[in-house]
Amino acid sequence: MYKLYSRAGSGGFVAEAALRMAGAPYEIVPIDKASPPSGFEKLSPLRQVPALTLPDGRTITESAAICLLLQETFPAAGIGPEAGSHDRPEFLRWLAFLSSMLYPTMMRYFFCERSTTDPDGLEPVKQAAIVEFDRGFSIVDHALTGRDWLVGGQRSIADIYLLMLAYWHPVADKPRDEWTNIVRVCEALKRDPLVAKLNEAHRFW
Ligand SMILES: N[C@@H](CCC(=O)N[C@@H](CS)C(=O)NCC(=O)O)C(=O)O
Repeated sequence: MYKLYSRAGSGGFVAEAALRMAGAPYEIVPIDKASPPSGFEKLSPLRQVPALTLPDGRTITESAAICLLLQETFPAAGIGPEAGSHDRPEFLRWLAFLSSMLYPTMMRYFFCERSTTDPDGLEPVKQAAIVEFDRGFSIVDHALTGRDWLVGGQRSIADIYLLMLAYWHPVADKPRDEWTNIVRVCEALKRDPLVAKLNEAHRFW
């Protein structure tokens, strides 16, 4: 049994999507942002979600690592292309781009006080975060031109990761107005029963 530390609307969304794609048994442990339970830092030193306790009792953090591990553990589940396959390099590339370029940019916006010691600097940090986030989004949107999915010819966890990030954009209408390829992928995913079911708890739309 896997145990996923998560909360609605968080990066736990993509980890839970991978668990569901895998068909793996799991339980959710809800973590309150303002007051994570004492001892949580032993599992997740930054006190962040998602964190995943594996069936052998070890716990890992980092959304991309969780997705990759589940893909490797359940290679036939459609989470992503198998190691060594033709589409694997693109899969790794996009998962890394989404988790290491776009995700931190969003966190810089929502936790802006961590990026400046200047009490007047919060708004500039937020504005700069949006500019950087938009730069990353434009790159992804361009890459999706003429394609149904980010990687190869089928949906992977990378597309679901992208959907999650799109719903975090603080200017709600911006993805719809500016990144038509991303919106097209998101709309297709929203019709996917697995994604729609997840949204009942996460309430992105
Ligand atoms: N690099 C981590 C980032 C995780 C992260 O920032 N999680 C957010 C929720 S979406 C969080 O728990 N933030 C609480 C905090 O940083 O105090 C990952 O990819 O999983």
